[in-house]
Amino acid sequence: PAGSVFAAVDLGATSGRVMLGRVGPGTLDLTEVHRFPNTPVRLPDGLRWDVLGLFQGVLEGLRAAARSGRPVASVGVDTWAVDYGLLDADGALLGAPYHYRDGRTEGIAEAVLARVGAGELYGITGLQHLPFNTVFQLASAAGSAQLLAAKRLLLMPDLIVHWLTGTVGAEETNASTTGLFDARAAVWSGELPGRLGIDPALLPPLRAPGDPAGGLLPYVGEFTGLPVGTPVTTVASHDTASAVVAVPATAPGSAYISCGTWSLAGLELGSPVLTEEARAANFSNERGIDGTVRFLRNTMGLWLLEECRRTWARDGLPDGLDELLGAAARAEPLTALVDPDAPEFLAPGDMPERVRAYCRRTGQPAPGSQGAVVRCVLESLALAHRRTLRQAAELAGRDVRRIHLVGGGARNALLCRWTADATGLPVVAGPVEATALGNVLVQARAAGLVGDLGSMRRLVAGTQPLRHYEPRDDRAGRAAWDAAADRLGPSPSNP
Ligand code: LRH
Repeated sequence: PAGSVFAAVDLGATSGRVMLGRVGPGTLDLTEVHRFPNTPVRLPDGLRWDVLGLFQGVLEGLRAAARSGRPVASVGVDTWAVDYGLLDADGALLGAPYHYRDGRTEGIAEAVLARVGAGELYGITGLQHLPFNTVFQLASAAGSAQLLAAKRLLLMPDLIVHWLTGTVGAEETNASTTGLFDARAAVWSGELPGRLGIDPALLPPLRAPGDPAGGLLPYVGEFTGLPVGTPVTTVASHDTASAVVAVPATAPGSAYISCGTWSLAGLELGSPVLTEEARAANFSNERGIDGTVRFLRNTMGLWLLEECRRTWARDGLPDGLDELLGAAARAEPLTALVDPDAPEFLAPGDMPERVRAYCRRTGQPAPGSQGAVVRCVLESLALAHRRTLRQAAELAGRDVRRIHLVGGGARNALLCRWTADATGLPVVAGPVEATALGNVLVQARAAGLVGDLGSMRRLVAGTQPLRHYEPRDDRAGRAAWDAAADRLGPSPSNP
């Protein structure tokens, strides 16, 4: 078949995958060659990523890519944001990277904000306040033997690229999620590390999506069967940045929701919004490709449902998604609601019980059946989408007329429909694998096969299956969602 083939390594919070993407004129398709679970491990001192297991999955995926028999033009790596590994002076990894859901950053932000005020920090980084931002993780490790021994900090995708190629760098879309990056100048902040007691030498030189990142090392070639020196191309290594590249928006007035474990809902802008209003509303200005800004809020996404299912599986209750969604569709609408952004939903645990406890505490009927819990979770997520997108539009002075929902959530017909109903806006759902597509497209562009962001998006829109959800337009239905939105109230505000 015509077209060049690129390997996208995409590590998510629940699974990793290696996909082969074929790109040619009017052609864009993806084949999954390997998928593996991402299972965090609890150690005595906290929750860690099994980064060696993940790297093994990457190597096996690349071997599967080699076995496909199609020459791989290049490899790109993206993962979730904020987390990192530390290297010592010999370049060895100092311990398994912490999981952002580890509790060690509790109470740390306050200490950091006592040194650099929240307004000042936001004025530089434009970053949403999340307790696990890299800067707070580093502050929680201050003075530790590990941090004292560290010579380099590599964000997760950069660590994988380092092991594949031997090169060292910090990809800028992901660097923009650390809390140490200057959103306006798009470079590491010159002053924050010093003021926060972080050695600036830890932070590697930046690289931009499209930059070459070296070639596969001999040991990788030997294991995978890919030619030694196969180029690794820097992609938008923050998974959300890659997903937004592949949002099939072809007209103005589009908002996006990258919906997986998290729901990242917002707008693409040409420059950051660093106003006090944006800070108080806890909006992020993350860097995208070509100098774009993802003006979005990170809200709890399908994590709530995933964690419910894990609890039910443990308890021997039904946990099949189709069955649960069927039960949710039959449950009473809009009875109990939770604020997905409430801090108690962040850590792993018994999510159905936390949802019920939230409802009891807020004077609502606690959902009894599994279907009622799932309905509560999904309607609450739809309302959080509404809240976030309305706020984004207001803060950025934009008009939103349609929503593109990409990522795993695009498969969840109830969530898509309820997002359309809650917002009163049409939802275009898909592609599900937006992140891998964005990864592939940036590689293809570096190879000269596609053009600007607009042409990449037209290629996605023209080749990927999309589902359309129109909002219900009966007055009673609209009033019910409006009333529910009032009950949910505003998002928790920033410190
Ligand atoms: C989504 C994501 C999100 C971050 C979170 C840590 O996978 O990268 O954009 O905020 O993980």
